Parts: sequence; C-alpha cells; structure tokens
Amino acid sequence: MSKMIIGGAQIGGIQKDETREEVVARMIALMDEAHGKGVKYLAYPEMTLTTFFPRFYVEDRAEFDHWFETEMPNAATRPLFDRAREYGMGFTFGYCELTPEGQHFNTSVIVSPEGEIILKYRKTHLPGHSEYEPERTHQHLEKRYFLPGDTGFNVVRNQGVIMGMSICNDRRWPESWRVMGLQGVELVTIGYNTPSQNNLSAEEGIERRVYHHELSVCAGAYQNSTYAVAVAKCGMEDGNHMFAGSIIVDPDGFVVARAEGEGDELITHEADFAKCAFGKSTVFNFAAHRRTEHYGLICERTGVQIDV
Ligand code: ING
Repeated sequence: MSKMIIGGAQIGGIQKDETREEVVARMIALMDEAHGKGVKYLAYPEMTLTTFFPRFYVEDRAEFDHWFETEMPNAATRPLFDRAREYGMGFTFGYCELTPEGQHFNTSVIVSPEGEIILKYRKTHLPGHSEYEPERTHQHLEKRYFLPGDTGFNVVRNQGVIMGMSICNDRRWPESWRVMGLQGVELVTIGYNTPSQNNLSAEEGIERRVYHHELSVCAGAYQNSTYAVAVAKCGMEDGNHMFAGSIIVDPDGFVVARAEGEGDELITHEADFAKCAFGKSTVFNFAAHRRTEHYGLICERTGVQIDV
C-alpha cells in the first residue's frame, strides 16, 4: 500500500490522581475522531497512561511500581485494543513496563489492526539523573526509575509500511534514526514528554526547546528519507508544564501537520510512502554513498576524547 492516512493523538496533561480508565477513555475519544477522518495508523505519546512521574523523587523506588504495567494489554487498556480492532486501525503508544523479572522500562509498542502487539521498543537514551539534585528547578529522574532499553531500534512491516519507534530523548540522537534507516524504515513514531524549562538553565525558554525538538525530528526524517510522527503528552501536569508541538514530518523533512493547542488533539496526514523511495535511492542511497570505514569511533567511543 502506498497511501495511508496516519494520525498523531496528542494528549494533554495527565494529573497524578487520574486513573488509567480515565486516560484510556480520552485515548479512545481521539481514536474515534481518527476513525472518522480515515486514519489507519495512530500514534500516541510516551508514557500515555500516566503522569510524567520521573519529576517526583521517592527514596524507595518500589513505591512507584504502581505507575507500571505488568501485562499488556490489561483490563484498563483492553477497550483501546478492542476499539482499534473494530476499526481495523493499527496504533502505537507508550507506557511504563515492569517485567516478570522485575525490570522497569520506558516502553512503546506497535499494535497491528488485528490487535496484536507486533513490535516492542524500550527507550534507549534516558535523559536526566538518578539521584535527587537540589540545584535543579525540577527533577528529571528517568535514570532512577528505568533501565536503559535492551531492545535496540528494530522495525516491523505493518499495514504494508516499514515502521519503527523512538521515545522522546531518542529523537535527539542521530544514531537512533540511522539504525532504523539502515533497515529501510518508512515511518518512525516518537512519543515525548518534554518539560518546557531546562532545569539547569532558566534562560533556555520554551521557544528554543521547541526549535530543538522540531530540528531533531525534521533532520532525522530527512536524513533517512522517512515519515515521522512526533506526538506529545503536554500542557500542565500537577503544576509542571510540558510543551506541545506535535508534528508529522514527510521524507523531505517538511512539517506537513502540526498541533495548534496543548490539549488532547488529533493531527492527520495522508502519507504517500512511495515518497520515501526517491531519497533512499538518490541522496541517501546508503549503499552508494556511506563510507563505514571512517565511522568506527561512533561505536568504539562513548564519550568525547580529546587528543589534540
Ligand atoms: N524528555 C526530554 C526530551 O529529551 C530533554 C528531556 C529535554 C533532554 C530537552 C534534553 C533537552 O525531550 C524526555 N522524557 O526524554
């Protein structure tokens, strides 16, 4: 299939007292709207089911296990899976995963139109810190509550399209995009929860952060000739603001749809995945142009080493 209407379901703030059932009802309302507009694949944000709890510090991490899902689908999310299957709609969403082995991940899944989870991704790049840092205006404790993902960046062919996932901070790292680009990805979805303020730099305003968000997504899409849907959980969560800026980007790196507000909002676009082919066969024909013999440091070296 070459053409398909894709959607981004931006979710406004989820307060810490909001139940999974209340959130799923909001997600289904957006899915109903998407169905009405002919959407066949719908992307929800990172940690769609809960508030962004890594802003809170707790000494005993087990106290936060209630933010995690131990199975998927489960009683709270089954209605979402059922509605999507009724519509013949594929979708992707993020949630916090607690494995039977007791591991905690920031996870997202791709669900086929038949309601099956066909790909799972666990967030690779965890920003922030693991201990309480009083000098910060707010905490960002993803390294405290999650393990770095162990899946890597894989792709799956779903509804005739090669699809992959990143989560939030991953979009800032070109490696995330290129690993999927090397697998022929045609649609990358990225859910995100991004605080509007830098907790170490008061002068870094929301405009600069939104610019860096768009820059990362547009560059990633263009440099790998893929569509991208970047969709926010945003607005106010218990007094903490996260920016919106949900966008759909085409394989030439142009924004083709953009959310206007910072609440629950659907954005859509009729993607023509045949458009991915031109970039992949010309300027980003990796086989013809890449020179991997010069890229060794990218994998051999983690941090900067200055020898001059
Ligand atoms: N949030 C932010 C993100 O990468 C961040 C953290 C913001 C890092 C701005 C660097 C600069 O969008 C999450 N959840 O990763």
